[in-house]
Amino acid sequence: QHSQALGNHADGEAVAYDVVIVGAGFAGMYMLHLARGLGLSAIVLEAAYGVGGTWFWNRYPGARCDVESMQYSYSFSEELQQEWHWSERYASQPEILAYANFVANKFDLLRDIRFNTRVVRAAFQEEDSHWLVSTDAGNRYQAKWCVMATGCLSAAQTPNIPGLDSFKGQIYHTGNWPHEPVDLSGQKVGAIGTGSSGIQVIPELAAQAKHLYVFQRTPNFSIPARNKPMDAEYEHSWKSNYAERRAQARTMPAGILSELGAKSALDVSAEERLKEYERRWALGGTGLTVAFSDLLKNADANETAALFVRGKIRSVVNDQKVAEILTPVDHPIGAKRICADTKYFETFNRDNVTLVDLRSNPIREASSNGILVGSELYEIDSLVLATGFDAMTGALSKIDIVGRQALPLKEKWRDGPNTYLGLMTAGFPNLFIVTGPGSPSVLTNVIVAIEDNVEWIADCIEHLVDIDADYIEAEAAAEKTWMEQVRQAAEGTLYVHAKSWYLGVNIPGKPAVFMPYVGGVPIYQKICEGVAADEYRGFIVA
Ligand code: N01
Repeated sequence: QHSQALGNHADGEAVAYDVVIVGAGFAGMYMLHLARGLGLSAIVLEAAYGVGGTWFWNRYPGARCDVESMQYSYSFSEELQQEWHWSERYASQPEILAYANFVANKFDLLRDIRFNTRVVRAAFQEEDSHWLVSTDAGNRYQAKWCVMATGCLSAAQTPNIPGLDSFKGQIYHTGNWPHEPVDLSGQKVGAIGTGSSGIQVIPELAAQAKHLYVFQRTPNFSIPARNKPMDAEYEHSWKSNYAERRAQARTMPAGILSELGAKSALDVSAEERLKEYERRWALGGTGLTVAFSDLLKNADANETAALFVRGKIRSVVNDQKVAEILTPVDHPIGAKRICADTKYFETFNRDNVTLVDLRSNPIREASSNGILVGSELYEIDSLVLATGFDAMTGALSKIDIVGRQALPLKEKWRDGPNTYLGLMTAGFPNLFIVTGPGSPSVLTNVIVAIEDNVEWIADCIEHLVDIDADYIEAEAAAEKTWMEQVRQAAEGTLYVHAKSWYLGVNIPGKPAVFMPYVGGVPIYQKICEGVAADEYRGFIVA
């Protein structure tokens, strides 16, 4: 089948495809590739002017992935993974973006991607079980299948600080960083936010700015990344065993080949524990949180790791008053996404950096020339917001998605997102979500999660074409059972003891529901495959 103009819509023509894909990040690009492989016509609609999704937008200095580069990449093409060379242990944003472009060219994807095209509405048409997708330019696309490849961390969140509009200087959000170089030298700069983005950008800002004020509400745990140039032998060992290692990674909960400690932190002596934490601290990266089997399940076990990292913060930071403000005490380590840094805590030893503690004194307002905290005005020239995202549902709720009986998705999800396997939601037939709420997504190497979801969706569409089905739709009962499974999986862990974006509590008014599935990649994947093998159990296929 090929795209064709249809004249049957009252207010303008819609171009018809088999599949409309929203988003040209890693999910959308792979979906396009597989849809083509099935002989389907497919189009990707993308708001940006280039591919890469989150890696297109998050261009802030210091942006880098905290999953090792040999693993944070597609596994579907042996040729691709042999051909591409990563220059560092952890890839920087520019290199990941270059990789995304390389993939787009290698698989000739660009000709079916419409850039600078923001999808504003997607409506299900009951009469023919098709989706009608509208863009900000007023163009319309019609397709039987619609795939939301909109990403989990793509709707940047700007905090509601009174007076922010009156600030005369530049405001930069890490999640929407300018594409031209930003020169902050000689400036007084403010930074709000100390999550993964803040922890990466702050050392870079400190190196440029005349003075940096870090406005911190909640301190975070962070482990040194110990990034380094790619070791040729290490790269070779991966490339000689890529298929096997990728398969092994998929047997691990996060889909990352890592050294999972098998013992309880409480079953070993204090000396042994310390030795293991020191070893992992020296290795760098986020592996410290899997040093023992129960760090995310047992509060006492967790506290041993938290104490260790708190001790490290005290030993790195010279001023012990500053160290105390930087020390996280309000959540178990790893219950909020653990951060990996390059000289983050060291940054607070610099003369040109001031840590402002918002816990004792919140931000009152922004003025034309600074930020008012309590009665103190911190004068700044520029403000950097590393204030996070409306995660997992934000990009979807920005689009007016309308299902059966004209029900808006926003309405259906008013009390929290409901999906079956994170892939579909009842009342929205033929609408697939890649790494949706209720899938492991953000708790894993997201490229693994993306590949698994996209392959499942492609297989599903292939099956529907084979049997000439009109639609597939999640059953309400199956969805309810799945959401209960998602809830129960989280309840058994310490994740629910942190006020994190996993729970949506960073967004005013967002219902507090733990969104990702904690069960891990192998269990989730087995469930998804079982459902498909069992004639799409829990779905209505008609
Ligand atoms: O966002 P966040 P992020 N006043 O939500 C603060 C991935 N990622 O962009 O904790 C003052 O984690 C907020 O404070 P609090 C990764 O999955 C990965 O950093 O709410 N402060 C918090 O400190 C990550 O988890 C990589 O009290 C305000 C910060 O802003 C996810 O993206 C790199 C505030 C937001 O932290 C999101 O990370 C970057 C206010 N009004 C991102 N509002 C890597 O791979 C918010 N804050 C390394």
